[in-house]
Order: sequence, then C-alpha cells, then structure tokens
Amino acid sequence: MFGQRTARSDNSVRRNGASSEIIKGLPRFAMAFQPIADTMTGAVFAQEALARGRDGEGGASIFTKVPASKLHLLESLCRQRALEAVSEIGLHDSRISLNASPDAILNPAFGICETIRVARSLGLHERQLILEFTEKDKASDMRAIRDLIVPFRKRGMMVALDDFGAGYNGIKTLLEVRPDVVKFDMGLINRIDTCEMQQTLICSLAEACSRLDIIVVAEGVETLAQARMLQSMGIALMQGYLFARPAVGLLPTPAPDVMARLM
Ligand SMILES: [Ca+2]
Repeated sequence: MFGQRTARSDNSVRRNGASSEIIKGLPRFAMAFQPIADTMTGAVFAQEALARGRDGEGGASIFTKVPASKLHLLESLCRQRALEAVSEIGLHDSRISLNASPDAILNPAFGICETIRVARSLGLHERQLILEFTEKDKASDMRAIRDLIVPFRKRGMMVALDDFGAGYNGIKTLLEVRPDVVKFDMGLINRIDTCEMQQTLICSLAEACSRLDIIVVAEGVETLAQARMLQSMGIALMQGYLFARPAVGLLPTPAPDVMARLM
C-alpha cells in the first residue's frame, strides 16, 4: 500500500465514507482517491475522488443501480463526501479533482453551486478544486455550464476535460469549455511506447495544448515504458496503476520507486 496520509481516527474514517452510511434509495458507496503525479517534480498535482461500491466495484456500476431521478443527488453526495474526507485528512499543496456530469453541474440543488457551498463550509478554497467533466454519453449545453462556472474559475477553480478522445469529450467540447486541464483517455496512450500512430497523435495534441496553455494529464499509465515515452513528449502529469491504485479513506502518494526512476 502506497498510502501515506490517513484520516486521523476511526471515527473520522467512518464519517468520511470508508464505511459509508445508507442513504434512503441509494446504494452504499465510499470515496477513494487516486493521485495525479508530477513525474518531473515528484509532487502530487491533484487527488481524483472516485466513488467505490461496498465490494470495491467502480463508480460506474454504482450509478447503474440508481434511478435517473436520483443520479444528480448521488453525484452531489460523492463530491460532498470527497470534500469532507480531504478536509479531514488535509490536502496541503495538492488539489482535489471532482467528477461531474455536465447535466448535474447545472442542477440548482445538486450541482456545482452546492459543491462550492460545501467546500467553503469546510474551509476549502476554489483554487484547491478541479472540476472534471465526465460526459461520455451525450452532448450537453456547454455554453450554459461555462457561464455558470465563470465566478468559480475566477477564484481559481480549474476545469478539466476528462477522458479526452473518448465519447463526446473531443475537440469540439475542448473549444467550448476552454479547460485548464485535458486528461488524455487511456485508450489514446495504452500503446504509446510501441505504436507510432499514438506517438504522432499524442505528440501533436500535447504540443497544441501547450500552445493553448492547457495542462495535459495522461490517464491509465501502467508501465514505465509508457511513462518514459510520455515524458519524452513533454507530458509530466500522469495517473494510473503504475503510480497508485485508488484507495479508500486516504490520499495515496505515487509509488516512490517508480517516481525515483522517472525523475
Ligand atoms: Ca475522471
């Protein structure tokens, strides 16, 4: 286990979702965290909050068990639990990256405004937050979302376009959202060490992002060979099993032996 920081007591771990309470009509879930490592400096750029089911199943399977009328509530609760956990454990110089579907962001009761309210009530600042758009299934009203989040971005909240290259999260969404961060989907980089087509494509995309002042994160990095190839293209921020698996109730640090070999 790579985890370094844990919640301070059993009580706080329980309160923060390591063994989550039952909320009427919703499945049990807990919040896990997975670091985004800066492989040049050794710092943790951010911790992504990921929902996990009672038996450790991924967030997607939890959300399939919930009626459509409660999806936004569940998303909002996931963000709230994650914020409660990091405020207890302590983020230090890192950030927390929160997933959100675009439709949920606009929800007046369970959207981004509620998440910001919770964050502030816990003493967290917008500059400690990254909002990840997770849309894969359909296109949304990106203009309305962009307008809604303007004040939060002015106060330092970053916006990340998640799973770039998969589903609807493509270049059109990038142009509409103008994100601070783009997360390259693992399907774009899974053969980056051997596939010339991936190398050419990712190299060009990374250069374009650099010119646009957009930070690039490579998702799903699993081998040193992939990490080294990404570094050679100027991509320093990486997330994946090579560095740390998502862990419930603590903020994992990237594997020290891996980081030592990359820095
Ligand atoms: Ca994500």
